Amino acid sequence: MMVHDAMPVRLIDLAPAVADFRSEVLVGLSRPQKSLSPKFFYDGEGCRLFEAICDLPEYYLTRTEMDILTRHAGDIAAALGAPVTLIELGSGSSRKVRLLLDAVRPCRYVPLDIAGEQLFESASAIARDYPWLDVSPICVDYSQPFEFPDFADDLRRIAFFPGSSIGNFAPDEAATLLRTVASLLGRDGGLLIGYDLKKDPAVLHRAYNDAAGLTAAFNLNLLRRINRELEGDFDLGRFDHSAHFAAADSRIEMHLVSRVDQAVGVSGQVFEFAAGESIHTENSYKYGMDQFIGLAAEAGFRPLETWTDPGRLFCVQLFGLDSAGAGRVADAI
Ligand code: AVJ
Repeated sequence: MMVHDAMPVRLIDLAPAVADFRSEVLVGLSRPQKSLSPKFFYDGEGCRLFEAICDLPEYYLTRTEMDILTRHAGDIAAALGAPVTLIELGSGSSRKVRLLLDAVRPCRYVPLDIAGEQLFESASAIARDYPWLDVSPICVDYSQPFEFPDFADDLRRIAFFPGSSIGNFAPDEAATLLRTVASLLGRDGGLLIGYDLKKDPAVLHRAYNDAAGLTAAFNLNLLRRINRELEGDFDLGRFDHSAHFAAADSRIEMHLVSRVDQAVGVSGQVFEFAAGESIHTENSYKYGMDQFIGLAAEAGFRPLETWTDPGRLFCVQLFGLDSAGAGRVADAI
């Protein structure tokens, strides 16, 4: 029997407290347009449902990005140079980084994710499967400022931000987040980012309204999580999943729509819903390449390489920090 004796990974735990979840939910449900942040989808069940969504025939994003990474791993490695620290934002199951590790051979891998349990498991599996790699997971809400550990090395830092997770942020928030990423990278850092491209709205609609109902279950699971963690009494049978493409903003919007007039309690507060009223749970922005390059430029990034699929569904781009931009970021902090 093969027994692995790899060192267990040490997780740096900067996870938000349940009190932060509570206060964000209470504020969100008090707005005229009720809203909840999609970062809260990822409890244990939410992580499992999202993994299943990634394998759906309608959800072209994961499959397409993985094809791009597989096909171009060699070019990506050459463009990154060596030796590097790879910092992954929203690493989830760490499926995608596996496609790059053998080619890129980073010295250190730092996966960041808000979902601690899945992060620990996937980081441990990476450490086991790539014994030459230093794996340092950090459980953190990377949309908020946080202190990045001092690894006391002089490795170039590359942020790996796949999956179109950047699409969850409105363009101004996305530019702010990319500025934070730039400050974490230092002068000769790079950003390898995957984002979803504009396309036929019918294709988008199918991707977020799958026939098996997994996206609906993923959306509704947020209410179950609130019930469990925040003493909520949402009746999941009284809400419907809704996802549509809002062309004016070039984004998929997900909502949970109340089927009836109702009052729902959360942590001792009562929230009224009219029939048809919704909670806005997610935005998923779709970009043109020029538009995205403009956004990244606001954070001081300049495009170095672009990889895409033959159908132009998805885009993976490598950005460098221009010194002027890096200076601007450094000055701003
Ligand atoms: C993980 C944010 C990229 O927006 O497509 C999948 C999440 N929501 N199906 C996306 C999601 C509904 C996903 N991201």
